[in-house]
Amino acid sequence: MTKALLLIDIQNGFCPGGNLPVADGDAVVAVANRLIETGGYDLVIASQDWHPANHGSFASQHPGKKPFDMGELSGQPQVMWPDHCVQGTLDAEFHPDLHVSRVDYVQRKGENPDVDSYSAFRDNDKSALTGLSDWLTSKNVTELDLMGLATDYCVRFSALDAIDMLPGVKVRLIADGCRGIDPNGVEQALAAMADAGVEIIESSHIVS
Ligand code: VGL
Ligand code: ZN
Repeated sequence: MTKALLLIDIQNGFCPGGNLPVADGDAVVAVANRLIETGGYDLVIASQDWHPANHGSFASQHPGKKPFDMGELSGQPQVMWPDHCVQGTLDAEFHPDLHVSRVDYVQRKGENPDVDSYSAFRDNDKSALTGLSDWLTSKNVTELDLMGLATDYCVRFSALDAIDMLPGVKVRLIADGCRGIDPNGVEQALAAMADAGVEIIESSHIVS
């Protein structure tokens, strides 16, 4: 049995003060650190949203669009985001309090300007893989717990892909380790993940 913890996008950009702040986003850092230190995981993975400055998910790349408008990218409806998590900027760095020295593997994503990649496993058009599923398989991971930012986007897409792409692996979402962008989206995300077979738990179930 190999247990892995997947920390989704715990970056400055998604925390208060960042370019795409999630309300109370920095509250997940303490949960992550507690799990890293005392959760009994064999492996810790962190995903990192890592966009070029001209990324197609940015409203700034679409004349006439404002942040949070709807647009299109890679043939799919796409939320037009504020510029965020640009490669090499402070906004893209992990939250400074996150225990990154304990992270075994960092999975960057969102580098192709022509498609978004909410999931840590593959682009939104489901074509290019990031490599994370192969890495987890090569480590014989049998249980994957995930948490982070944002519940209704990258956490949701990552959890659903974990179910699809890692058959036989038990996938759990640590709900108190997540914060979301839109309250309705969070409700829908939790329902979609539960429907797909993700077990929804609290970190108190693992550590005290
Ligand atoms: C995310 C929107 C755009 C996320 C990333 O981490 O949930 N959301 N890029
Ligand atoms: Zn992004």
